[in-house]
Amino acid sequence: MDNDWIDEYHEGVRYGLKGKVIIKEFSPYQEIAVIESERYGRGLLLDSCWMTAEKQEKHYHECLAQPALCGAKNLDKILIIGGGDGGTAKECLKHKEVGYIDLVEIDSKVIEICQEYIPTIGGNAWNDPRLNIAIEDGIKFVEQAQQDSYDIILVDGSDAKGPAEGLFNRDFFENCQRILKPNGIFATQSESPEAFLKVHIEIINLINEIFNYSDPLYGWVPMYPSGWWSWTFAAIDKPRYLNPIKRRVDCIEQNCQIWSPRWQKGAFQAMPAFIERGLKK
Ligand code: SPD
Repeated sequence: MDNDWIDEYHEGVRYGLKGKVIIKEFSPYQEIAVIESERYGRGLLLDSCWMTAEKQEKHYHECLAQPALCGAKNLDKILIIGGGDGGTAKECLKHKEVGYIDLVEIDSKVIEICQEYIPTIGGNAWNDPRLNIAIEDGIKFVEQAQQDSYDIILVDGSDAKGPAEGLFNRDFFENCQRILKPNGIFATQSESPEAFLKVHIEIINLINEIFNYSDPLYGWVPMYPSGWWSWTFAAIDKPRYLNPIKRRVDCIEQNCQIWSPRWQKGAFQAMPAFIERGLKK
């Protein structure tokens, strides 16, 4: 079968890969599709938006996870909201110090399809006894979790519409702050400063109001709208995400493709001027 173009359409621009659809299903929450692409290997789309691909996932998952994992005081209890492809869990589990991960994904079909059709994204995480999967609404989960429960909270949702819409509002971020340990780190994907400018600025401003310290980090996920992406980190006692702990860096650095302490330093500095001007002072 000849390959065709598979595109995400966003505000008058399309972002496409040449390939073919190998499975498309509807869950109660969304359309889930896996494609085989010429350039990036197998890729996942939710509601026709690019989520990840075999040869792109490191651009996203390392950037979301490693500044938090390398900076937090302890790595005993980690919470991942979303992340049903397993990539964020795999990234966390590179660290031997990690005690336990709660991965809270609303859509069991995403996990089933990723495990069957793109198992390399989650890799060994799927068999790691430290990974506990809960099929639940992440918003309710953080509402009900106890204060000071987690060393790290990583929010790995899709865009701010559909099932992930509630992962970008004040109530959700306040609950994350409440259940984070005082010496922990919170991080969320915070969209593109180009393709999702308004929501990007809203996320940074909100997190800044709720946590004592917060900073966005800028990088690239070439398959996403505009290719220019961001993740926002936050902490309560000090901006621990800025200072990777050497013994952790030594353990994982050779096993990362994008992230390094040097890359991270530049990425935290790389706020474009128009975003700096657009943020609340
Ligand atoms: N526009 C795409 C945003 C997707 C963010 N989450 C991706 C999930 C990868 N684990």
